Amino acid sequence: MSQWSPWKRKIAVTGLSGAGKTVFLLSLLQHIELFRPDRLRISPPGAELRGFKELPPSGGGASFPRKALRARLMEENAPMWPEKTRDVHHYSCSFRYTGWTVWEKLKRSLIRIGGLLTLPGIGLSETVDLDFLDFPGERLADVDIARYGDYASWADQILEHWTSYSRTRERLAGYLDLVARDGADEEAILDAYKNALTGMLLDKNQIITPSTFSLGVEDGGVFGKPDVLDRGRRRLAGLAGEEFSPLPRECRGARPDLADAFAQRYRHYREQVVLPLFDSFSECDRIILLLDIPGILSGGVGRLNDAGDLIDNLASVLRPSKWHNFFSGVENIAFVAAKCDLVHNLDHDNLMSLLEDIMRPARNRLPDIGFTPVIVSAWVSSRSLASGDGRRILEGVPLRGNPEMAARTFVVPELPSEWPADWAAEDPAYSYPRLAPGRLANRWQAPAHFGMEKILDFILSARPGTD
Ligand SMILES: Nc1nc2c(ncn2[C@@H]2O[C@H](COP(=O)(O)OP(=O)(O)OP(=O)(O)O)[C@@H](O)[C@H]2O)c(=O)[nH]1
Ligand SMILES: [Mg+2]
Repeated sequence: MSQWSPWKRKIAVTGLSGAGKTVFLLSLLQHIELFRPDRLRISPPGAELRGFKELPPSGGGASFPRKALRARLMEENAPMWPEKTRDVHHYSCSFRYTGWTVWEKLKRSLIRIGGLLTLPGIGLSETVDLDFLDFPGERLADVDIARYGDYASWADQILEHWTSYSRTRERLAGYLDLVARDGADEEAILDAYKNALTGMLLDKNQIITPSTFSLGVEDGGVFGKPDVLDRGRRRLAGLAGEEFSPLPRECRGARPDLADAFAQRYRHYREQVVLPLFDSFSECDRIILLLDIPGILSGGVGRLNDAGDLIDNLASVLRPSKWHNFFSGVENIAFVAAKCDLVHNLDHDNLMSLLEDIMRPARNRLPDIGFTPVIVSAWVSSRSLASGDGRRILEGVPLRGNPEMAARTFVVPELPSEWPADWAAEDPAYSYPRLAPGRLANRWQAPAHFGMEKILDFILSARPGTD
């Protein structure tokens, strides 16, 4: 059992699928366990992390498969990135942190612990317990389901989201035509909805909801080639035997029986799949939200719209920590521009501007939560080269079509300081390569990183306003 510690932090690592959550957590744990002050310059100078211990995962869920993931990255000839995550994973650990002064420890001992106030003087221990949560990013697309307890509000909201962008509106047109007609049966309606979702997935949209469509239920199968061929007919829009789709207001009025059936299935889905995850975010003190800005640029403007809407919606379901709820709830969010090794060093300032632009609406919406923007690469797999002519050149090992794992150079786009107005997926002006991971030579090595010390500072910092 974990020893009781006043410095317990629950941390959710969040972000859309492919944002880099699993790689990030794996790297963070290697750096904490194998702490070296010359590799991870945490604050204040001279502070150390010692006595790392893995603890049984809290939360009762599946354990983060750290060893298996690390083994893939140690493969001799071809180290491999983690497979995409299919289930919610927990990881708990503790260590001793030597960076606090007696005065800071005293201040911190006044801060809430699990909803209780401790007395000053108790808990001068420097042991820090961390509980992490990693999950499949597809589930974030259900954020509107978490937000709305009633089916009708969700249906209006999600249809408004999709119809406000021309490409998703086109994808939805067949479905909306069908439900506007009298007499379409339930199966045809669900098939038309799944056909629309298939089109959106092919367009690289990430707000695909219910997320069982792209991911299945627990530890489910991921949408693949056979699903493209049958336009998603065998995928689930909800729970097995209890599927639903968003019916427009007029259709709900004209087909009250169908609307009622969908509303009931919506409620079950919300209770069984969505709320357990989103409630656990609000139980966290800190949220680390990863954004894959090179991936958003490579994916076209639809990806930016999805990421922006998703952050905004996520902000509306997070419960800020306040005195009247005994300081339980979210204290601080780190907005992390992940995979910054894919952006040339010369463009890191612009990367920060793009990050700040995308987080601004959420920051304005949540004045009681601290916001910390950070640029990070959890697993540096390339290096920036000087070109002499302004071109941005990286050196790395291409992920595909490269059995001998030979490094080569890539010209990557010069990052703009503002988001472009409109651009398509794979537009060469905004596309970034996918690289093979830098290999871990052995279990005692931590990967090359950029900026991970800022993450530790963020995790170990006091509540906003108490320093
Ligand atoms: N170059 C580089 N690529 C990275 C880095 N971190 C992640 N990646 C790439 O991003 C991909 C996705 O990373 P994951 O950590 O699996 O993403 P995830 O957010 O856990 O995705 P889901 O499990 O689907 O939710 C990896 O397979 C790598 O190709 C990084 O620091 N540098
Ligand atoms: Mg993952």
